[in-house]
Amino acid sequence: MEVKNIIDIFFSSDVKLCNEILSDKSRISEESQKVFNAVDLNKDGLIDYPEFTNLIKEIEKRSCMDEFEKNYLTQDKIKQTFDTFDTNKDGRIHFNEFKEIFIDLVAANIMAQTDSNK
Ligand SMILES: [Ca+2]
Ligand SMILES: [Ca+2]
Repeated sequence: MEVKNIIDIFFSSDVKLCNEILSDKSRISEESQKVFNAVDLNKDGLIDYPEFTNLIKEIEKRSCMDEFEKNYLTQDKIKQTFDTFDTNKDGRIHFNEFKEIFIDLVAANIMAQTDSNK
């Protein structure tokens, strides 16, 4: 499955689904693994900076992610975000590191959806 298709699912307007995923630890592992595999384009089990940039670019295209866009749009911000999630600073994002990003992204989507419903 392509990255953009997966993001379409997880960054849909389905806040209920997002909340369900966030409230279930095994579901988080399962769903984040699927996304990780799609983002890991060269299938080496790690997400490098170009792959991460690709993911962020796909997220940027989602109109519902206004707040997220504002915070993550620039290259500097993408690099900063990458470094933040690369907790052991080896220049690659491992699955355990990615899982934290995934949780943040789903949570950000819930916030964005909640805001747009006001
Ligand atoms: Ca990779
Ligand atoms: Ca790392």
